[in-house]
Amino acid sequence: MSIATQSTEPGLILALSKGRIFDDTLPLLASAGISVLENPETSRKLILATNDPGVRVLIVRATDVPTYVQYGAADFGVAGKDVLLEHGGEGLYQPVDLNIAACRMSVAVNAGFDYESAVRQGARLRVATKFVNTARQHFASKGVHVDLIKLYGSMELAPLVGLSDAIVDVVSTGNTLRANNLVEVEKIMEISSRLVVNQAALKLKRARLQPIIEAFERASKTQG
Ligand code: PRT
Ligand code: MG
Repeated sequence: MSIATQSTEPGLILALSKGRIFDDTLPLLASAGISVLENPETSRKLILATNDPGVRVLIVRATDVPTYVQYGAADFGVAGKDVLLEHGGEGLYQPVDLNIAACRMSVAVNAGFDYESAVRQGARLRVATKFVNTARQHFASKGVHVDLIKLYGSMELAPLVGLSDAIVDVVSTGNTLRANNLVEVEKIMEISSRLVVNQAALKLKRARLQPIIEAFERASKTQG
């Protein structure tokens, strides 16, 4: 790429979180000819180089990915539907469901708690969750009155110590619920991760972004 081309086509910045999203995005990047040169689990760097000098990867918290992309600090990113629903999606274009990091958003309670009866009897439930918007909407649509308690992690603990009657959390294997004697009583929605693109970047950097979006789209059809 010539210097002249580079100056009119500044590099791309991709925001990813460590762990399952980073791991599941690597094959999608490979399909676009991009490989990340450092491992975020062992490197302390927060900006990682790739084999393409025009593409760099930011390592941020999963819940912060939409924020970096919304404000244009990253041009694109990968975030779970759970995270996007809480963020609201403002300023984000969401072209592709990547079918990665699949899980479900569910309601869970202590094994001894009769959730169905409590709901039928119109009890007011205390629900602990990181996903307050999704939880509020879910219980409102069922006409169930809830007091929501916002937590930032380890939701499984809340019913065990009497902080709440129920939790709303993401579940994949169900092993964490089982290990804590909790039971999944309601599935709210299926969750997977999406590609999110800054709306201005999509216009200004379309020539660089479009082939990557298309490669991700093709590769994601074979995931899952
Ligand atoms: O961990 P951190 O607090 O930094 O943030 P995070 O938990 O939001 O990030 P991360 O990387 O763990 O998850 C990123 C995205 O992966 C989430 O936004 C989801 O869309 C998706 N995902 C898929 C999951 C899971 N599967 C999952 N199992 N996110 C979290 N979990 C947790 C869950 O909260 C529970 O504590 O794993 C535990 C349950 O797992 P099982 O297999 O025991 O059911
Ligand atoms: Mg986590």
